[in-house]
Amino acid sequence: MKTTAHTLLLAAALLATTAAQAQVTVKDAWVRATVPQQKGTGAFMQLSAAKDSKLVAVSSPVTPVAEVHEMSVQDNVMKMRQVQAVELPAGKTVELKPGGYHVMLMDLKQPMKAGDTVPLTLVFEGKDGQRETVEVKAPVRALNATAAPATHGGHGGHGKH
Ligand SMILES: [Cu+2]
Repeated sequence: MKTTAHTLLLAAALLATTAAQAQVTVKDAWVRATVPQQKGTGAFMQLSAAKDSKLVAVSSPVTPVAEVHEMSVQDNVMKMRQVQAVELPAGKTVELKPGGYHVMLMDLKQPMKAGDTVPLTLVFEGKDGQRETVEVKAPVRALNATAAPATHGGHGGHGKH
């Protein structure tokens, strides 16, 4: 009897989770590994929303400061700035990737090592103001040998504030 009730509760919890995640789907989340002394890095992923919404906040236990950033090249200079939100038009996949939007993890408590997993909590807001929270576990991947220098330099600058 007890087992059955427990199983049903678990099933209900799983269903609730599925329903809650239906609005925005997070795919291929990953975090760039850091080198010693590096205090900041980026997290990347693919987001697709069933209805118009936006990514408004991120948090992670590995850092007290997680922000949504946009990187762009202006006059051959790589610039990063914090953005209030990333728009997610319905049915489109928006990619957070090196050189574009990314989640900035700053003031890291410890180095991000390849193979580790970083929990990320993403907060999305729909047109109606309804907020939805999605939890993902992002694997840490080693620095990409070709893309590393520029991106790493840009990110490293954050830690020196
Ligand atoms: Cu950044």
